[in-house]
Amino acid sequence: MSGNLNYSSWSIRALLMVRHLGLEVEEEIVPLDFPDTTTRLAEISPTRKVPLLIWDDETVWDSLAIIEWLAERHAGVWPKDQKARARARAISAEMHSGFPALRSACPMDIRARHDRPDMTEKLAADIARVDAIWTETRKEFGAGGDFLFGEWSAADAVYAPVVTRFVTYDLPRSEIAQAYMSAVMSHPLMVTLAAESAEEPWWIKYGSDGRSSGFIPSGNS
Ligand SMILES: N[C@@H](CCC(=O)N[C@@H](CS)C(=O)NCC(=O)O)C(=O)O
Repeated sequence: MSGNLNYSSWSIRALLMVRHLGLEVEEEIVPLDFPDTTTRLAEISPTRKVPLLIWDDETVWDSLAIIEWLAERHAGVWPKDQKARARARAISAEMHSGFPALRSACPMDIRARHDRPDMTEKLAADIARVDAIWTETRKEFGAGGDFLFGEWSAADAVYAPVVTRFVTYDLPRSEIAQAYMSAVMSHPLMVTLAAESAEEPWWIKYGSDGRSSGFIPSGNS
């Protein structure tokens, strides 16, 4: 169960890993920010949030918990090497619990291109930290491929929504970060996701007076 693919960054983290493993799940989207969204979410999710994985009689909420649920059952979620795996979990937990300035100034909007927001000190610090994470991880662990730990792993799924934000808001980045972003955006999982996001019929606006949503009139995209 996910929110809109274009906007729900937490949802796509879990979804990318479910798809990466090729699991047969029925994907359902609850569009966010509509008048009935909270009621619909309350019927299925103890937190009234997505993502949510319902598997037989188990209900697992929270993107990182879903990723760990997958990792307990399938290889290919976290890197094989123990040191790499510890780092992958550390940077993923850091993303999960941090970067408030980046998240609020640059809401995920995969299909759109927006002006770069005012560069406050806190936003610049978040951007620099993300760049440092990508650069250091690529240098230390990335030799086996184009992703943070070489092959695609959960760490890339966790950072994929951040990559799309760097694209959407044209955030400043180093050459190594740019190369990593290009690899992520060209991964087949992301190419598919970007196409699906572009086709979604809903819009969400993030204004100073809160969020609003609606349907894109047919004929527009
Ligand atoms: N820490 C949670 C965050 C989940 C979350 O905040 N999800 C948002 C969508 S991205 C949500 O469901 N919001 C409910 C709403 O907007 O009504 C996770 O990692 O899954």
